[in-house]
Amino acid sequence: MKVLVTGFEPFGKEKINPALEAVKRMKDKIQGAEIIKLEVPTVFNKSIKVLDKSIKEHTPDIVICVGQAGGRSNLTIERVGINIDDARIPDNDGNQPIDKEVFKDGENAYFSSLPIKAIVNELIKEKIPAEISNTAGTYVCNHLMYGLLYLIDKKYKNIKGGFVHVPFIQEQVLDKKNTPSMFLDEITRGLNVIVKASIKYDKDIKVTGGTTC
Ligand code: PCA
Repeated sequence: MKVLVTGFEPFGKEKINPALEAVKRMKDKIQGAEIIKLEVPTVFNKSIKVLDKSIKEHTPDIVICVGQAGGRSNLTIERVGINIDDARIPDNDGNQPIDKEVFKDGENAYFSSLPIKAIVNELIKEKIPAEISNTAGTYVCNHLMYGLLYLIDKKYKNIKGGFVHVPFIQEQVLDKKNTPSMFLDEITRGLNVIVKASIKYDKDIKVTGGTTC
């Protein structure tokens, strides 16, 4: 069994990306599965190309992409990727698409094929704050999540895939008021738990993870 885990390079005003830092620190083997770690550019289109190349090269069974969601306080397991790019800030190559499809021939949206509820459950059991998220935004993270699920739908049918957002870490919020953060070690431990749960659960469990408005 092989699990590919990706982390984005820093973007915006940040010097580090906690997603990438945590991915780098993950275990190399989990439950006998080989963990392949990949850095992806925070760039529209290019991020999907880099991911596709790595999937082709490594033929993983599971793919988990990880990104920073500054301002969130928990690990958030994304439920859905949508077919839209609407960038509030330029990406690392200066692209700023507005209301553009990720793929013209794709569905409006794709759901994560990871056992998202079981993952949240296992994280909570390990005392790591986590919840389901029903939006990955409309920037490069949603773009890559949608791109991954599009690729799975079109040509990698047997892969299970999805996306996880992580909060800022301590050193990023020293100059920000009232902004939540987690310890890098806790995020890293969380990613290891997420991989373990993704291997363990073939089907998701039926518990609520929804929200009211
Ligand atoms: N977070 C951004 C893109 C890269 C990252 O780590 C996002 O949430 O879209």
